[in-house]
Amino acid sequence: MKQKPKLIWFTGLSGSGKSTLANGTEVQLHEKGFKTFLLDGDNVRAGLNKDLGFSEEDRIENIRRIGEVSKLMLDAGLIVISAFISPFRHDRKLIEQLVGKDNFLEIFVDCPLEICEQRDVKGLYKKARQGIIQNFTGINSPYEKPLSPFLRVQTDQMELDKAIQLIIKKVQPELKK
Ligand code: GGZ
Repeated sequence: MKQKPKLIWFTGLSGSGKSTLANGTEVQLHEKGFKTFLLDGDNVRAGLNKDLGFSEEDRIENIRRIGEVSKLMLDAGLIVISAFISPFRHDRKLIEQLVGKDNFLEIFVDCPLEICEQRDVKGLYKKARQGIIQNFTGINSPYEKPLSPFLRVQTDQMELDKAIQLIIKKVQPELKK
């Protein structure tokens, strides 16, 4: 099947649902015959970016490298799906410029901090509140919301399965040649 290479960029707080939505989106697109690649903390921060932490400087470098890798994958013809907090508007803008505005589909995984903190799947918010983790996004490091994303999904108001269907409906027309 012919496909238009695009970068589907999920951004949002820790615990907002980015990884789940990105995974679900990839599974569905794959089933529909698209050639995809998923970039997330598990495969990037563990390897390529294992020298980077969570200072502002390191996050900027984290996102810059992910942008460059994404661009290579787009050049190879893939649909790239990425799930990183990517807290800074400026860095997301740089990626949009790097891959081209038409190729960048920004999905804002919007969930109030209070809800993410209640979920606290990995206990990281608690540790951040206790001061055990420094520079934690939303607690003592900023998150700059997208002002005009391609799509905004409110994960506190919608089942994740529904959210994935919504994403597929909005994204799929963009991927066909
Ligand atoms: C934010 C942190 C931090 C700090 C560890 N701040 O919920 P998770 O665990 O699985 O996802 C978070 C992940 C964020 O990495 P990213 O590469 O997406 O961040 S960024 O785009 O800002 O570079 C969280 C975990 O790493 N984690 N320490 N201080 N999240």
